[in-house]
Amino acid sequence: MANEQLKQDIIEYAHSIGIDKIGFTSANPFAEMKARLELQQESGYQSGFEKGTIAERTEPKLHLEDAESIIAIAIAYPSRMKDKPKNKRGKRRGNFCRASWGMDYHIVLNERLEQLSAYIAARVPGFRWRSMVDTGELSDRAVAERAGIGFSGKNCFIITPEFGSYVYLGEMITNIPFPSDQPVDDSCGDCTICLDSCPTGALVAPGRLNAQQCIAFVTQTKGFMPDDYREKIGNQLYGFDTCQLVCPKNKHIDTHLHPELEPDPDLVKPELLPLLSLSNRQFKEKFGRMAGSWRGKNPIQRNAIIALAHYKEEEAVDELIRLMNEDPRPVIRGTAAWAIGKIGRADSYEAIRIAKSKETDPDVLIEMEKGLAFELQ
Ligand code: B12
Ligand code: SF4
Repeated sequence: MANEQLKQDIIEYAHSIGIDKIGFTSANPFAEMKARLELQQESGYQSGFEKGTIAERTEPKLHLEDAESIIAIAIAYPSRMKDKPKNKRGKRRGNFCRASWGMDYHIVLNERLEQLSAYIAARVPGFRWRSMVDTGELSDRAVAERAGIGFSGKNCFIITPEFGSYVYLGEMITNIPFPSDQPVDDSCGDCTICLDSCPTGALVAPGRLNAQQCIAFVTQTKGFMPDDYREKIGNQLYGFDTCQLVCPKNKHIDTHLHPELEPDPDLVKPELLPLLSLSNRQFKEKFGRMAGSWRGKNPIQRNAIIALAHYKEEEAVDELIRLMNEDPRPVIRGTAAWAIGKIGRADSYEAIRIAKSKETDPDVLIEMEKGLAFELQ
């Protein structure tokens, strides 16, 4: 068949540069996804991080005029770390999700796709392509599913037979017609563990997520965190892994194939208190190479304050009082006030009352009231 040899050469080359799975599919529209995306939009279930119109998200030819095929890639990441730091009273730690372990996966996958395109360009005159990793318009999962990388689980993940759902996805639309691969023949069967384990009920139906309710999303917002979620995020600073961790298809899966994706335990489980006083520059220097830093330091610091409240970390109250009084950001002043009240150290409520007498921001004043309400509980 046309280009079968080229396909085999590409597969071999891909494995040699550390692409763990590769699959090929046509550049036909993802017509069956249109209704799904419309339904998600109408229901208000999107995160706002999705890019492009529904046409752009489902029609590869809008991104490469003469598109013929899509090459899907997957790179596996670890699920367990060695030398996990102790989470001790007085030095409580937060948690970044696994998709933020090691070097930012956008960099890692884009580099591999660049190498792959250079390899093909050297062999095929007139080769044209367009690569995407996460931030592109196409659904990386829909591409991966059709290209046989894995099946689509009830937790929404693409689940591979070899690496479970712990894979990053990316793709390259090309103008070369390749023979397509077959979708993976597997499914969740009767299992509903992920749906039953989601603490917010965000998995509203098998394979259907209300992103607004998903803890992974909520950790990335920039405003005040809604009250209902503050206890539920626990010590999570960025992202959330429960619907992967509980999945039986991920049992015993822990892949360590890429040194650059190995976590630095002190960075992905950082001490909470020192996070609160980081400048923008210090934050960038320390966390800038992690996927979880893309929204900047504000959501991470807000979440760190909520995590300190979750642990009732009395040792943090002095710093929280400083933030409540001095920080220019209303979200940080208000969240600190709420946390001071929730921790409930002997001097908490007096400190909130003094700060409240000087505060003028209406949202911060509401949080101060919430903080003071803990005194009566
Ligand atoms: C927006 C977004 C989010 C949002 C919304 C997630 C969601 N489930 O839609 C939020 C912020 C919540 C999020 C969270 C996470 N994300 Co995210 N996210 C994206 C992004 C940018 C777009 C996803 C999108 O368009 N969703 C819309 C839905 C409707 O479509 P879809 O899931 O892409 O496609 C499937 C459905 O359409 C389904 N479908 C179509 N029709 C129908 C009909 C029926 C009846 C059914 C049942 C299903 C169905 O089939 C498609 C293939 O499975 C993609 C990157 C990209 N460009 O694709 C990454 C991506 C999905 N995220 C990823 C990751 C790693 C995560 C987190 C694990 C990070 C973390 N640890 O916190 C969590 C996982 C949460 C979860 N259970 O999905 C990976 C997933 C890798 C994988 N193995 O599946 C991706 C692919 C990024 C990447 N390139 O690696 N994410
Ligand atoms: S936990 Fe069960 S239902 Fe959910 S994705 Fe895994 S196998 Fe499917």
